Amino acid sequence: MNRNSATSPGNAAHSGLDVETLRHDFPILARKVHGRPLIYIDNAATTQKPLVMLEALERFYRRSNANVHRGIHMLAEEATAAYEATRGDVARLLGGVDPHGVVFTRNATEALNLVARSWGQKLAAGDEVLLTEMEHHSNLVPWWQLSQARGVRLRHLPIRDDGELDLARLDEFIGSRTKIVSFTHVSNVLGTINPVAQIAAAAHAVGAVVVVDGAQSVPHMPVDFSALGCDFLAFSAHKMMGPTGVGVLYGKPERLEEMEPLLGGGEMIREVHLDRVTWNDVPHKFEAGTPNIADVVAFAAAIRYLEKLGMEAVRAHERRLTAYALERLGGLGFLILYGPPNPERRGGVVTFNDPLVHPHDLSTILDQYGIAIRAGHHCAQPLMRRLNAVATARASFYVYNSEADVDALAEGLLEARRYFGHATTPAR
Ligand code: 7TS
Repeated sequence: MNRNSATSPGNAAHSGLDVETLRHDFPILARKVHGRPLIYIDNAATTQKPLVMLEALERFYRRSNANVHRGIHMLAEEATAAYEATRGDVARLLGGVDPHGVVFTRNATEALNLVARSWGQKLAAGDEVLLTEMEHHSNLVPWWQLSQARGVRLRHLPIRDDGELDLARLDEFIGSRTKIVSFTHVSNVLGTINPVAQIAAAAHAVGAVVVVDGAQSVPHMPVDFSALGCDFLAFSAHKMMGPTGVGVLYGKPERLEEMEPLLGGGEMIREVHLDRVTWNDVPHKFEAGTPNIADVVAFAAAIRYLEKLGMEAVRAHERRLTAYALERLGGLGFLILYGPPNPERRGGVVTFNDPLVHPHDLSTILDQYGIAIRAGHHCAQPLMRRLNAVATARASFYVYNSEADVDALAEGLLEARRYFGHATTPAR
């Protein structure tokens, strides 16, 4: 048994999170998978839900269900107030910004598409959009579509071998033709935390607008929109204990004012004549039709739950777990670990490969032990190519994970090697 010498801190007392207690807030964590207690470490894909959020969802449908922004009856007013209140919760979470900048979408992907399609209308052939090599497909494909439609040139800031963006080359990639710079705050594969303010300053110096994909940052650390210095920030509720079907595009209200709506219909208009239409105010002009009312209302409960834990504490907990995982998995001696070696520089994502076992096999074997990880390309195929990997395995943590989960993962990886008849000690 290759017991690692890394000393397990035992519990998460140092980070301020009482994991054992808060785990009871998540009903799904009590279930068994293949007869084993569930160890859910696929949180970058989606997170589990606390009871308070599930109850808020049910309470809405049981007590307050009505359409928003139209009725003058009591339920309609309650529903509208609750829906609009979530905008305030989002704005507070982002550091106390103007709630008028909160546009509800279906997910982060739709939020990024909204900027690409709407702001993208301002771009002409020869203009440039700067992305990076570490983007999720949702921050690549909409821009590729724009490049096809308008002859816009896409550029991609490279990453270094240590998994950090090659910022020394930023000047080569940002220039007078750059109109949009769009990049992820935290990589869903490498975990790298990118220096948003620095890149945003360089982009603004040439008059470009800055779009940040916050899908892996907003759920996991304090994110102060104003301090980021960007114009737009996209993220998904389901990755932060909220329901599926809700995303946010936070935009500086003055930027949103400059954008054309994509979808036309009810709610997004002020006046409709048979020959002309005027738009509603922001953010409503981007929310055509009946929105996902119940899920937006329930999202507020998730935000409040996170705020009660404290985003600093969430970040501290994940940083500790990531440091432990890097040490524990690194200590096995046979894994390739991707991303920056310093846990200060990364979010709670640890991506790895066993050179002798395909990640899909790893995932299948771990599943037999009740351990849920993700294996595949993580919707980042260009990054996989850059890493010379067809696929990778990834563990991603949240507040309900502990050092014991990391230990179970390490044991499972050893079991996978034994299953395939490979040595569990590195070849010398
Ligand atoms: N951006 C990043 C950085 C992501 O990690 C994801 C989802 C998205 C955007 C898209 O989010 P959605 O809610 O619109 O789908 N990432 C992952 C992942 O890493 N595994 O499954 C989904």
